[in-house]
Amino acid sequence: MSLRPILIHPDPRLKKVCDPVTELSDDIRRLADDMLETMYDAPGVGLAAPQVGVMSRMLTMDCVKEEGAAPQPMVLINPEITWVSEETNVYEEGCLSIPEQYADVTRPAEVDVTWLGLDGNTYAERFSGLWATCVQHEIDHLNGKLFIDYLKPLKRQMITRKMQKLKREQARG
Ligand code: K2U
Ligand code: ZN
Repeated sequence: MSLRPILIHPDPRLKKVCDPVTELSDDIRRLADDMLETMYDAPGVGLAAPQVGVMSRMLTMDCVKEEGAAPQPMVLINPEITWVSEETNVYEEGCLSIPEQYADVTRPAEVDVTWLGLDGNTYAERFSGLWATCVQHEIDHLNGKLFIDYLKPLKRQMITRKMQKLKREQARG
């Protein structure tokens, strides 16, 4: 297992539509392990492959928030949303690729998702609460969409300029 560097917005790789996973190779298994390790280390409750520079349709999640509760790591390969609820939720979202920036995003409160597991089986589950917000946030990443794309242009530009400044400072070291 190894930590992978997380790409910071703006980065063209974060705007690309990712490619489906076509085989459950050792590389894919190693990527899943590294994504979970990187996610927990961040810390975050979700992570998408393009955020670590791999343009494949895979995401990891663990939205268990209760202290002391058993972690519930999930790896979703080629996830698809098959149903969304009428009712919506507003959640103050963040993003590991847009550090220290938060904004309210409205999304369907519940979603049904199907995906391929690392074991080769196909799964279907209804997500609600933070899990629903997170899985939609991660699937957006697989389609090159960031939570700031839901904001008004001025707010989005302000955040992008802050990230450009952060990256300039990091480049100077
Ligand atoms: O994709 C990512 O950047 C990981 C996000 C996923 C996420 C964003 C907003 C709402 C739910 C999930 C990270 O988990 S950001 C850190 C975080 C931690 C707890 C709750 C919300 C966000
Ligand atoms: Zn994100």
